[in-house]
Amino acid sequence: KYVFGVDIGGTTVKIGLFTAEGTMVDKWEITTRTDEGGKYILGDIAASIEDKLAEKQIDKSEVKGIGMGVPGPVKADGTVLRCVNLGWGIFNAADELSKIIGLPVKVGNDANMAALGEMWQGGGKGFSNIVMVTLGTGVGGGIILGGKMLSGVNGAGGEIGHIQVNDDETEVCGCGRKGCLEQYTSATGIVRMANTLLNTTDRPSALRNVQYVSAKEVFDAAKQGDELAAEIVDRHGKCLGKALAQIACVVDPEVFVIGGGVSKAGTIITDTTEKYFKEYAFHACKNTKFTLATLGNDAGMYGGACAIMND
Ligand code: BMX
Ligand code: ZN
Repeated sequence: KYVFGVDIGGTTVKIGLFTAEGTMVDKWEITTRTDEGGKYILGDIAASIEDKLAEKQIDKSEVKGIGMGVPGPVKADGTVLRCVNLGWGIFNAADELSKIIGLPVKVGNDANMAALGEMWQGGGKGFSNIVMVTLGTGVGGGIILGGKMLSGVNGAGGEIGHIQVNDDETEVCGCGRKGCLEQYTSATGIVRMANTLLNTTDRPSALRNVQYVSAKEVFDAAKQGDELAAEIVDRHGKCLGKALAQIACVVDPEVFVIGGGVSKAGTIITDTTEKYFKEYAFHACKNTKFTLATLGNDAGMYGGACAIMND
């Protein structure tokens, strides 16, 4: 038996073919066509999967189904609510793709799926109670308790990036409000904080020699001992650590897995976050583990495959 894991992003769709044992045997990407309300996306995915089955001479009866992550909140039945980057309105994406391709389909939020993937084959392996945070352009989250994903009644379960940490100061978030965790801890949030500090002080910093500051440059400069950059990294860890301390009071997981592009900076992220987490956490859950995600950009595909495999 085989399963497909699909991760739909704003620019590309990543598709992986997995064995039932969880080995990825092939992966490839197609362009996400977001024009005309994103109406071609599911058809493109179906066609690409059909092509792959023909190429590998795999009969459809050997495929258990397709698990798919999408950027936005998703209800447990596969109804997508607001995938702004894809142009989609409200509809059941699982039923729709299933109808086109004639296979069972399971759909979830991209970061929820990444959490499942990391638990299955990555940084959360061996645990069944994990909270994952993806630090990318936005900040996503996934909560898995007793091996089960918490998607919530409205599909908003695990939307960690939209926890309110401050009600002013930031720009308007993608969700329409201000002061979300995403505004401080995403790659964009780090750049915004760094630029604000650079523009409002005349303190020296290596970042002043960079034309367009990126999150990577902030972390690299901090590692080199740049004080201003280190202050941003510290503030990043403080916001994240404090927010995760609130989450620990509610779900008390075994481990926090930190992923997304920003996490490529490495243990500097887990170290600062864990330091502040310990400072703010309730006494009974102060020692929750922190690990870095290990599947990188493949986590969503692994999660999709895992979701349909265990369905
Ligand atoms: C946003 C939010 C989350 C998503 C996260 C991923 C929308 C459309 N998206 O916070 O559902 O998981 O982005 O961010 O509301 P990325 O930059 O890692 O894709
Ligand atoms: Zn928000």
